[in-house]
Amino acid sequence: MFKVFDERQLAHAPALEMHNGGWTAHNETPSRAELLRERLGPLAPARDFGRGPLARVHTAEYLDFLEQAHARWLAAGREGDAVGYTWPVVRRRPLALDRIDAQLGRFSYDAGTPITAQTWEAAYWAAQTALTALQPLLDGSERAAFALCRPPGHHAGADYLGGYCYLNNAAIAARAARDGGIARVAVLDVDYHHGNGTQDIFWEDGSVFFASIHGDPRTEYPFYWGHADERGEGPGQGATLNLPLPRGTTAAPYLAALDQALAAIDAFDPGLLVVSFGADTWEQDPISHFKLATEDYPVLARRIAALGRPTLIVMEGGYAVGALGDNVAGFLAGF
Ligand code: OKP
Ligand code: ZN
Repeated sequence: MFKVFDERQLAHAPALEMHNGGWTAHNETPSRAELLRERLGPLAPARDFGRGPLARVHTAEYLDFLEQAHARWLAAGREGDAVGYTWPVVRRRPLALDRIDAQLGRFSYDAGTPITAQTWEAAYWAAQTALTALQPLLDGSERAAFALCRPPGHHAGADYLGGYCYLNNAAIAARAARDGGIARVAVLDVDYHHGNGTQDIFWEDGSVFFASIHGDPRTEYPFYWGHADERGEGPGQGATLNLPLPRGTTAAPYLAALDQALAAIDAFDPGLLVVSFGADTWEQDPISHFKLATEDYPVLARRIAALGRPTLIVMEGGYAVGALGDNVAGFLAGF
């Protein structure tokens, strides 16, 4: 399997996140990727496809904001990581607000996703990592590829960051595949958390099917997306499938939901499958509540591989660093 990792992703290391009413050490650490790099090597470095493919998913004003936010934060006399504290509920009306705090609210939806001096560089190379891993699938020289991305991407929308995510790596790769001539692309999101950014990006796009299995947003982050009645709109009507599962879900009901998602994807007949893979479905993940065991990951992967589609696996979450190596290696082995 072709595997890609780029060192420039490592410098992003936000100090704190807002968690259940207090500031705690950030869970999305460089060590997550460092240990996977040691475990999964050899890994190819990313090629640079430039800003063009990022701008096919994200708005120009959002990309400019993300690139400049931390410098503007420092210019405002602040220290440390940039984070917002006021959000425009339901967006209000478009206002050209000039203060960094207003822009942080405008372009984000939570306080768990600080912008550091290195965030743009790391997020940029995470997106390039996904694009690089996509290439051998486009030219047919590989059937499966793995993009070791961090920061993750599936919570980031066209013009917002959140959930530790800044650029939507999986969506950028899916859009690049469409632009590269693949008529139908499916994204299967098996991170514990609903991939709200990916869903929003393809909400009205009937050429990209989005299926997600995740903790029920009635009790789980990100709360405001991922409910079973969200099916897409307009040309995208029916091309979104949400399968929320309760806290405590074990392998048997999880695999039943997976079979349902895979049947829907198979019926859509995609020329490429993008898997947003989070290992935070593991039973001892520190911020999640499913009960998958390490030995379940190869089983999951074999069912996905049995679809027989060219498959790009994009790393999303997974925060139990002691077990991350076994869980990710087991998943990849299933392919
Ligand atoms: C990112 B990914 C803990 C509360 C929830 C956001 C979780 C983001 C998960 N601070 N914080 O989907 O693994
Ligand atoms: Zn997650």
